[in-house]
Parts: sequence; C-alpha cells; structure tokens
Amino acid sequence: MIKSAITVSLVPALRGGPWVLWDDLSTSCRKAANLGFDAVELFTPGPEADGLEQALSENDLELAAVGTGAGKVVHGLTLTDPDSSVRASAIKFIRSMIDFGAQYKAPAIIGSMQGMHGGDRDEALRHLAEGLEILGSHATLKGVKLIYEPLNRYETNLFNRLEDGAEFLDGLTTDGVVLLADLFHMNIEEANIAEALQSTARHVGHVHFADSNRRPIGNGHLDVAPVAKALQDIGYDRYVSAEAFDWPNPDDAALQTISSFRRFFR
Ligand code: LER
Ligand code: MN
Repeated sequence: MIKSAITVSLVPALRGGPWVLWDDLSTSCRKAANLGFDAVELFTPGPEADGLEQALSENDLELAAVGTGAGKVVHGLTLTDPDSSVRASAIKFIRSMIDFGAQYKAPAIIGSMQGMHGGDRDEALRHLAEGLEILGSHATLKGVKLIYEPLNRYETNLFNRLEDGAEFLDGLTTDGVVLLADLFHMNIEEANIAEALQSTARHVGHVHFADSNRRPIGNGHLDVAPVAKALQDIGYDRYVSAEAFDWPNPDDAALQTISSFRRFFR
C-alpha cells in the first residue's frame, strides 16, 4: 500500500524552500500524526536531530527519508565538484546521512548534492557514478536504499528526466540506488508523467508529492488522477511525500496534502 509522508525542515534559514512543516520535531511530528500521516521526511543541517526517536515513537510515525541537500546549500559540497577533495567531503557527508537515516530504516536522498557540470558533462557523470557506487554499496550494507533524484533543468544539468536517470542506474554495478520521482520537477521536464513512471517502474523508490507550481497537491494544474493511477498500476508501495511550499501556511498546506493523498490513494 502507498504510504503518506510530509516534509519537516529543521533549517529555519531556508524558510521559503519546499518543505511543509517548520516547527520543532516534537510539534511537527504531533501535527503530522494528528492529520493521519504515516511518516515524516526530514531535512536537517547534518546527521542528527535531537529527540527524533522519541518524537517518532510517541506519535507512531515512521521516518520516510532524510534529505542531504544541506550538504550543498549549507556546506557547499557536491558529488561532481571538479575538486577531488570537495567530492571526498561530499561522499563523507552523504555517508553520515545514510548512517543517520539507517538508524530509523530511512533512506537518504541525493538531490541538489549531485551538483552541475561546468562544461564537461562526461567527466561529471563519471564522478556521479563513482559517488553513487560507493554510497549505494554503503546503503546496502546499512540495510537501506539510496535515493537519487533527477531535478529540473534550472537545478541541474546532469539528469532532468526519470528515463535518463533510470538508464544511468542500469549502468551501475550497485543495485542499492533507486529513483525519486518529484512531481514538481517532472511537471517541467516530462512529456507525460504517468508514462515516465511506467517506463521506469523498476527503479522508482520514492515520490515527492507537489503540484505544478510546487504548492500542495490540488493548488496547481497537475492532472493528478493519471499519475496516481500509474503509481498504483506499477505496484508502487512506498512513500508519497509532500515536498511542497507551505502555502498558504504550514498547517493548511499539511491539511490540503493529506486530503489530496486520501482522495487519490485511499
Ligand atoms: C529536493 O528533493 C528537491 O526536489 C530539490 O529541488 C531541492 O529544492
Ligand atoms: Mn524533491
């Protein structure tokens, strides 16, 4: 069965970014549980979050995933930086995030930490493959998957479409890496979101649930029904996780999200 999750940001400096709940962990988890979410997805500055175990267990919530984006936006690290010492620090940071998430059986997400190439795409893709091989194997050792997220063209020039990401994963030796289908990025890049999900079903391991304008589902022009049907048809049984702006405010965004989730998946 497809499960619901909602993002919680513990990085107040990034307010305005695509995360729904911004309170402390205990308050955010209580809000998520009261609305009936199965899980939270966490965005933290690094590999720790005070009181996480208690907040999850008190509210009977799972941890859906942990985002590694702070490695780029706070620490300036990417897996494809031309400087090998920066790439090594990026790998170290993501490894620590994998270990952090694995304590709660949650996978780590590589989104913005994939970086961008400055002209030599082949070289950047070699670096990306190297990083994903190391980190995918590490995730496997820890009993979790590693999630790789194609982003829209304004955020990366590596992979923008699910199909291209899937072919890249096919070329790796590790099978520890799965794809993230972020409906906001897909709305910009895919010719047909439902067909993209169907053709890459073998790799889809996480979904970011947001409308065309990155507001909570129901506040944009995404035709959600065929997307939800595609996920059901491919037997997707992991998280649909709201990574969306807290529009018009976090509480209403959370309520709108769970109402849309129920409408399309229950
Ligand atoms: C991360 O999940 C993502 O979607 C990026 O666009 C970060 O904003
Ligand atoms: Mn995303």
